[in-house]
Amino acid sequence: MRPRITHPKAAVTTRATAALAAGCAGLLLALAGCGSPSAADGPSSPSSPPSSSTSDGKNGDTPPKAQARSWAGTARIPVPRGTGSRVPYDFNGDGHRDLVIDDLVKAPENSHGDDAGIGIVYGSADRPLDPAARQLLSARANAAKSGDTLPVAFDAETACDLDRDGFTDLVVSTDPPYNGIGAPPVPLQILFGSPAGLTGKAATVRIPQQARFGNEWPEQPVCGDFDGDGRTDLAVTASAGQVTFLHGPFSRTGAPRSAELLPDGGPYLYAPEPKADTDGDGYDDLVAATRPHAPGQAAEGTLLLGSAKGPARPGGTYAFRAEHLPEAPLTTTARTRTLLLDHGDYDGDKKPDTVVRTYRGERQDLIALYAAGNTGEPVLTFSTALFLP
Ligand SMILES: [Ca+2]
Ligand SMILES: [Ca+2]
Ligand SMILES: [Ca+2]
Ligand SMILES: [Ca+2]
Repeated sequence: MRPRITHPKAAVTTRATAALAAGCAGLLLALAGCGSPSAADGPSSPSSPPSSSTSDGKNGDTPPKAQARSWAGTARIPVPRGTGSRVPYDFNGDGHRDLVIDDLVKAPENSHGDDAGIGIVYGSADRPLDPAARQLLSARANAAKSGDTLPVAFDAETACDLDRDGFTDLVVSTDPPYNGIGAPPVPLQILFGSPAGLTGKAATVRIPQQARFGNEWPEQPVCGDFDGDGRTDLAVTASAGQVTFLHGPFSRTGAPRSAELLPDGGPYLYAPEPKADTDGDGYDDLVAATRPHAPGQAAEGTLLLGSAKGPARPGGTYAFRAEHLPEAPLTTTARTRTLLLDHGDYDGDKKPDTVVRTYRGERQDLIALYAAGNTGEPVLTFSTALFLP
């Protein structure tokens, strides 16, 4: 397949605008005044079977099938400028939650498996997310160097406001060079939020020597106010099941206020779901596990309760519950997989919405946002192909 976005900019914009106007049902922007959402119950079945072929989007641009496609190449709008907020995952501080997409479809010419980067789609006052307000983050553009070397990997791990300026910061993991001798370098970096969103270069997380242990990579960063002082902290793994506890706030150079080593943990760390403070005592809690846990899937771990000393009080067994995930209406006859991207309030009604990514291989996907309590019909869908250069 050829790259899709070879059109001159104007043509693309026109096409996208036309699709926008014509394809309310297709775009599923139910909130944008395209008739009642329930009208979608009917037309979605016989007239536009989801299994029809889409691998070439060229056959006539019929509105219902233009959906995910039409976002690719959509003209970008500037990231809305904010002044700071306490909303989670609000990188530009405008009070609307933003979406992090760690896995993006790859361009056909990207055959050597280069990291496609991290996609950010910003929230908006008019709709839960606005795919036109987006940013592509990459190691080349945004990573800090390790010595002279720019990392290749750049993966989103978690996000929280680590320097307390009202703009959520993104914690990423990278692959700095390591010669295998002694403790490896810290692979975690912080990209700080700002009125213009996530911009500029990340800062490497500084972990003081006394808070490190063994020769494993410090990984699995989890945000939370584990010591209950109102400032967001980070917990990361150390070797032999220990936990490095980094007290917030962090400086712009990536240094925590202080750091220490906690003896009990595990090789995988997670925040409890859906509430980080499981017992409501004002201290966020942490889950340590011996095996990786995918969001939305069942898993067991050990609860480490927050306290003035951090996530150090044993809290017994903790179970993540499996969840039935809606599948984004990706039009393909092939087998697809669906991953939970996030639960969070994107439309401002204080209830957690659901965002999933349904994909086939590395070239085809659809992100779908479902409003709380309605996983039948997505409010918004788009393909991450819109991040392709
Ligand atoms: Ca925002
Ligand atoms: Ca911040
Ligand atoms: Ca704290
Ligand atoms: Ca607690």
